[in-house]
Amino acid sequence: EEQRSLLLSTTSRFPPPPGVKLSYGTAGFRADAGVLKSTVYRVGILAALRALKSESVIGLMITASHNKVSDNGVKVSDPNGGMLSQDWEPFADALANAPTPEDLLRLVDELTANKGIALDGTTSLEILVARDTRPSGESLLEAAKLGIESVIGAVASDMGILTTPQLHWMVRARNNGEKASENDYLEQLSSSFKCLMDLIPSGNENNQVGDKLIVDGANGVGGEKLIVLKEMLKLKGLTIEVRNTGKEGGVLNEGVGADYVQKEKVVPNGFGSQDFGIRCASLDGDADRLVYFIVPSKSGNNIELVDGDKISSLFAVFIKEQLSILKKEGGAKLSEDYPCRIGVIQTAYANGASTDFLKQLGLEVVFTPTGVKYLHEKAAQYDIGIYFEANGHGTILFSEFFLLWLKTTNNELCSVAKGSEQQKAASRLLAVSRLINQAVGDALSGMLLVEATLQHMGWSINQWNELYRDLPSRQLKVKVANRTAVVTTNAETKVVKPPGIQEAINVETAKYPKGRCFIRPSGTEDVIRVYAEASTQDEADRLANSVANLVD
Ligand code: 16G
Ligand code: ZN
Repeated sequence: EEQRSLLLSTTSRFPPPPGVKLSYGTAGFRADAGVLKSTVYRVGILAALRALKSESVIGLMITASHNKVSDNGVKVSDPNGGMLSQDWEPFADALANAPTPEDLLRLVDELTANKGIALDGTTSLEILVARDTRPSGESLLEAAKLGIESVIGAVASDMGILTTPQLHWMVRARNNGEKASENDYLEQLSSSFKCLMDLIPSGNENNQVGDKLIVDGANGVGGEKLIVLKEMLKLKGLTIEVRNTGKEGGVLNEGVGADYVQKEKVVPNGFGSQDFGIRCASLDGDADRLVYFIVPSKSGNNIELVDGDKISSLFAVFIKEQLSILKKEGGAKLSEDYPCRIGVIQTAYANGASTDFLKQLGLEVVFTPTGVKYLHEKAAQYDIGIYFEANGHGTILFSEFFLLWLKTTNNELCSVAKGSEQQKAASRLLAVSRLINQAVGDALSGMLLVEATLQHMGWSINQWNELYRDLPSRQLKVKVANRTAVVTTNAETKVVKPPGIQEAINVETAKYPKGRCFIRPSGTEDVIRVYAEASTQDEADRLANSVANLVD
């Protein structure tokens, strides 16, 4: 009874905005910040119930990632640090759109009965809440706390301003009984990075890597955190310069950031031809995406993009090298004792040249629909699952079993120099598993792994970029009244509805050598997206345009 009146009274303070219907999409709820207070409050309730159900720590993140600064959003991290379990999404939608406090109470009653959640206050569970640097974040975070604390037994812990992957990491660490503060996160990243650097084979002194990295922080939270991390690293032989930290007056994601750089393929603000020859990287607004790029030598705006597929390929090469050391004669008999299944997960957006490259390396490549939750789920089925979207979101997952096996091969976490080649390879893989975020894609940890890998290989960004040459591609979007009219299958590569469209796409695609084209409904906007690839830019453009006309 106390619970019912608490929920009714608090909910009445957060009426849903009239005429707005929101849905928990691939990235949670996202909208103009002005309409989000009630939604965020209600997601607070959802996170509290999820915590009680799972008897674990849950996370709630307030961010709209790469979207414009006036937008905001909210998403939930599950106990393992991954996205909210998909079977809770319909409940999230219903809760967010419940018109009256009584409707909301009814939904909560239904869910608690269904899932067997006792709201008797006998247990106390924590929900970690954090936000990015958006000005609207502070008051939305207050709304989230009120939502959480309107459920008896749930306690909100305000973690302040964090990157999205930092929050997911903390949730995971807490539930694993590990140290889980922000400092622990930074400490784990820097110690495992140093371990990888210490294990670089000698003889790479004359490498081409280049000792400077310039990072575009998207005027968001990532730049700030990177400055702290950089101090902890006390790097020798590597200088990281951070630009677009948000402190120089630039606007979040405006003409900057990983999404802008990847979609527009142009130089972000604050960069120019003076940076030619230097490795450049770009984070997005909440630092869960990372791309690298090379600026043009002279005037002009077009960059050479080194995207998520290239990052995935770089990591695959490095990991494959370590595995083959482990498999060598006299080693730990990797293939006999334990096969180690490795897989690379991509979406239909992956450049066809990257897929060919990975397959030629002898790796298993599988496809899922767009959206981190799908890639992550698939990657978790391997001993080593490497997943990246072309847009730069991704990570590498290691199975518990494989990590245990590695530890028996080398129980010293970072035994430099002394060990055998096999032990060093095992140490490197263990360090990678600690450096790269096991919860979700993380631009900061991914960047440190790229840096360590380039140093290990002795490769410049150009050498890395030349692993394969991207096929020219074009992305378009077509505004439609109802995007759900388009239904796809086979990891979004085939249209099943409306009838006839796929046949028409096939006819267009067949006109171009190396042509490949697909359409899919966006999960975040009211548009149909078109992607086309062909052997020349002009042909990719023509293919995309002709297919866009079919959709219109
Ligand atoms: C979201 C997804 C991202 C995906 C993008 C596609 C997460 C955390 N983020 O940003 O993975 O690439 O949506 O957007 O899952 P679209 O459906 O509008 O093309
Ligand atoms: Zn993001």
